[in-house]
Amino acid sequence: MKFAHFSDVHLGSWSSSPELRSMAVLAFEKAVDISLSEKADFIVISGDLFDTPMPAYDILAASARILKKCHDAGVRVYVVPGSHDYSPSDKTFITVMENAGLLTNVAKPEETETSIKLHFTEDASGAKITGIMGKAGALERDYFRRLEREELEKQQGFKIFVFHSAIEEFRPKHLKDMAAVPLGMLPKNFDYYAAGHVHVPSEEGGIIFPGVLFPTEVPEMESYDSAIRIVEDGKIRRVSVKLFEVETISTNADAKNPSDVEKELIAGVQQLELNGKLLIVKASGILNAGNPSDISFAAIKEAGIRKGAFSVKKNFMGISSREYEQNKESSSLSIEAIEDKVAEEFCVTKTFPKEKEMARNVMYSLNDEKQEGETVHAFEERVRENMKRVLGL
Ligand SMILES: [Mn+2]
Repeated sequence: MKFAHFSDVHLGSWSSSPELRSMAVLAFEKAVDISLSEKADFIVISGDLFDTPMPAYDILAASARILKKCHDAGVRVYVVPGSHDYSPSDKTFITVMENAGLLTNVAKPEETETSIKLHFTEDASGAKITGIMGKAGALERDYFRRLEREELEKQQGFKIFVFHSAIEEFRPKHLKDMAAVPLGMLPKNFDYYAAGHVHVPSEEGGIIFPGVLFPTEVPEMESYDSAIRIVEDGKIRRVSVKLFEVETISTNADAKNPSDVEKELIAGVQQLELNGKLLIVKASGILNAGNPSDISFAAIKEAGIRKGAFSVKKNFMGISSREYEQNKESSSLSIEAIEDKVAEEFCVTKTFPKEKEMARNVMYSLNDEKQEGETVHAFEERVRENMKRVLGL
């Protein structure tokens, strides 16, 4: 038995950066091509195949075309929805693909009043696969809490558990505040734990996080080194799917003016050979005057493109002005952390233990956009339906 495992593909990411948006699709195609040429029996994708539940048309067309390659080669594809492509109303493109026979969603928890029951999907190779989807704000933790483990653990054969959650004990240092599931909550006696959500690769404790297949933000891009896992007879092999090299240039902005920083970065870029590379320009420190936004990124970008870079991105997160310093406290929090803070502040969690989770779900459901081609009516219906589910109406 041989299978491929990867995660966090985020098809449709980089929506405002066309050259990188198509790269995410290319990374997926490369991962699939490698899996097919390795003659894998099946592919496991542990969540976030898509960046949103209903991606744009071109992403849908490309993903169907690529998944059909697997179908035509007789290679089965097993997925769980992740925090990005999960939808409370089940209106996710994962379901469309499953109905078309192009993949199987192995996360179909059976909910009773008190517990969650999972069922195995048996692959033609004999592997038995099951899992739990990810949800926004790590709300899937409730599933782990109520999971009926005994039957899963007793089941014989080669078993794969697929999930999309951070593990509390194995969180990378810079993500230590990320909501996570304690290791002890995973069902035991599985032969392979296919994990996603944490974009940094890790194999700690035998839990395999392959890492992001294509970086979704600039800081991730700085350490771009994506790979898939090929698993054969219990042996795990890493195969690179890196599409291009990344060059980073950085400068210290302390006590400088925005125009000085700009000139320094441009001069630095002119020393580089960037043929086909992605360039990241970085600056950190506290400006003497003006704001980080006074640094003309357009001019730096142009210099990078002239030296052959196919894309230029900036990371000015470490740069600030005196003015900006005062607001730093709130601006350095992630959207998720801010939402969590608000929910914490306004929910009487002791009286209604589920209130906070519900508040997170409400925020998540309302943070939806009308899709290309979707009518206003259909959009409103979708939001209304998601809200009804979240509120249990
Ligand atoms: Mn992800």
